[in-house]
Amino acid sequence: MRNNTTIHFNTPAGNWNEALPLGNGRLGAMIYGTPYTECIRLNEDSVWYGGAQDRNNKSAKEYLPKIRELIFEGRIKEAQDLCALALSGTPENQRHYEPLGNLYLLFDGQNTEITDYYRELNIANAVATTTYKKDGATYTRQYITSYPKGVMAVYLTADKPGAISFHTQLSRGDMTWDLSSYETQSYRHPGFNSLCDRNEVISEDTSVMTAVCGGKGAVELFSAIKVVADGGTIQGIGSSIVVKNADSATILLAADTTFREKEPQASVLARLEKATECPWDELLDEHVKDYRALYDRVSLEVGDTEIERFFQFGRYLLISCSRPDSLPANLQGIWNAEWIPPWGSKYTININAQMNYWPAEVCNLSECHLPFIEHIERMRENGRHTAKYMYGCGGFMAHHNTDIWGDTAPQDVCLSSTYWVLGAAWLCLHIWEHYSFTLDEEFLHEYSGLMYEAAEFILDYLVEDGEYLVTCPTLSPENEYILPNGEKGVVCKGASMDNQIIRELFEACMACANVLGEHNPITEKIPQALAKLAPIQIGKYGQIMEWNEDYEEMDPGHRHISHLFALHPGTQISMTKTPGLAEAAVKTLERRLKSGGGHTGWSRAWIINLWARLWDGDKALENVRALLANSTLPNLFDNHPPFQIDGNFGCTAGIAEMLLQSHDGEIVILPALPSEWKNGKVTGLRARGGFTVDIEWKTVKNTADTLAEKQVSVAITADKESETGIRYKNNLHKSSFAVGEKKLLSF
Ligand code: FUC
Repeated sequence: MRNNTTIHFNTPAGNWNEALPLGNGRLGAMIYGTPYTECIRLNEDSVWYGGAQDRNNKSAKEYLPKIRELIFEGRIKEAQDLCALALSGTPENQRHYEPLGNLYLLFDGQNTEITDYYRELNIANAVATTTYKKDGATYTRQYITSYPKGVMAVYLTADKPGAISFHTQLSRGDMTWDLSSYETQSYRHPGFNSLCDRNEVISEDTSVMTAVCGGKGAVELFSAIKVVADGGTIQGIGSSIVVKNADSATILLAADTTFREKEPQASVLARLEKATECPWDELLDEHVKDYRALYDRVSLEVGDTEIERFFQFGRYLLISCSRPDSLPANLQGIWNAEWIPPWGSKYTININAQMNYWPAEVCNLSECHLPFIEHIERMRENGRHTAKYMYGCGGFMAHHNTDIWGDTAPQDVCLSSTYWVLGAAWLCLHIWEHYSFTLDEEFLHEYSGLMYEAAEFILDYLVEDGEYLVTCPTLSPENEYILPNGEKGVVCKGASMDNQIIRELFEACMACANVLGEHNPITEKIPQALAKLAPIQIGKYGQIMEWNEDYEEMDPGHRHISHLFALHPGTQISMTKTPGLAEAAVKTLERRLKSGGGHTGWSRAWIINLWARLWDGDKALENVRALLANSTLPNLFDNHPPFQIDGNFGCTAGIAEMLLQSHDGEIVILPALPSEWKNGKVTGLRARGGFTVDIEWKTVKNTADTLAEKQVSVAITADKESETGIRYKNNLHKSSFAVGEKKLLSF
């Protein structure tokens, strides 16, 4: 059975890539559904190794002029050596994400045969289920992570009275226990609970676990389970809760850390107490209602269930790992089982963290965007210090990574990524994006200072290069170029992406100041600097130039396509306003793809968005298919490899971008509709300017010798009184709307 709302298996998960993710923003769980020993891998978004650090390199300011001089003289290798010494963080690493631990559910009866095994995640209601038959009874486990109650709940039941018996325990260690039945195991893997400080029952039905997450100033975590049963008995023994012969049982789990709560013990136990007042049915009902209030806003039918499901799975994941008051989605959302995860499971802000939020506005999950924007605020003080201390500049800045503490000093000693200074600038564009979709002036007023401060840093950092102002040092994430003498280089001045981000930010600052009527010393300076930014240039292959010189790329198929920032997510290259640049963007993409580009999940996802912006639906679809075929794991997580969540979000955004665009001052209907999607319907997408858009299309004539002709019906509802152009191909309607007005149009 294949439908567009479930991910299902007929076997328990053999590994992480088959397990099913649940989350309520803060609390994440990966469900394996193993019949005898179920080990649910747990995360809480603020469980990170170590506390806040000041890693800003004390030599930076002293050596900055020398680095600039070397770059201007073309002595790139020397400049790079000096960057590595004088600019790298001291120490080089930001903090990394860690697992919360595991919840074990241990069942006996190893020798009894299990049949009719089935496991699913229903993304339409955010419920995971495992069922199987054993000893003539059907057993069912349902799992949810409730946002309103702030808990995870596992409900265990059977169609035979008194059939529910198990032990359950929290643990935190670098090994997991054997997955066979507990009576057959004479010992548990040593280390299965080696990374916690306390693990014991505090009553017959409640067991607690605490840990300090290592490294100076680390958060302390407190987690607890509380079990409620119908019939049978419950006992707290040692660190386990033992349930015998119940008709059904609910395990409730909560966790907090000192990142948010002074007294995590009190907040966790209070939350569990409150949740146990609710019978399972009510908990479930409340959870489904809460989830569906977000999920149901958008529907998609394109005649391909796999693509529809993948699109909605991206929305499911965003709702599950980024809700108001949670931390932003990191490289793995919130789902991580490793103590030293790939790239620290942090926030890489030279594309990845931003991509996580590409679907937020257009896919009608605007409030899920807020944790990301709040994190920029968390970075502000650090970013001011880094700007001043390392570069002698005002404003605030960040390099290419950040962590839970909003660390802004450089990360790694990696020539192709570390010495890049526009992390904060790119992040701040999300503030403008949220405003552009919602027109929420109060929000803009609250966060506009960040945009201005990011611009202030740039104004101070830019240096004269002939007629232009350029960033220096910088790089084009994360590609290398070949100098005419054959040497390769990374660090440079005035990378194209920098100019594009800066232009976008400066223009957003000016527009923001107009909306709020609050011009300030920064916006006074911007027009002059804007006029001195190099334009987007076309190189010898007809491509958009990646650097300020038309260098050969070291890797023409590189996964980063930084110089097409202006096409997506930026807005400076457009089909209607800059057709010449759009043509060069096509050449750029073709060249990247021909040379092996798109080999990581997120890179493929970016390519989908880029083709969508170039209004080439067939190419966009081809890349959606390539992402599904080559970069998607059995549980539909995106595969970098390994699992990295940005590709999920980027693809969801890309599919929306194929159907609706609004970055160019007008609403464009079906800009990149693939020829295969003959009939279809999408409801609830959002357009900039506070519009909600439903589109339905039908192919009315489609034979081999006539061009397809479509009937397109559009319903547009405006949040506010407004005016906009609505385009379908060459037809452009100008419409004005009253508050809440819905208009129906046909093309
Ligand atoms: C950037 C990318 C990598 C990876 C990492 C988290 O460095 O170039 O492909 O996505 O971030």
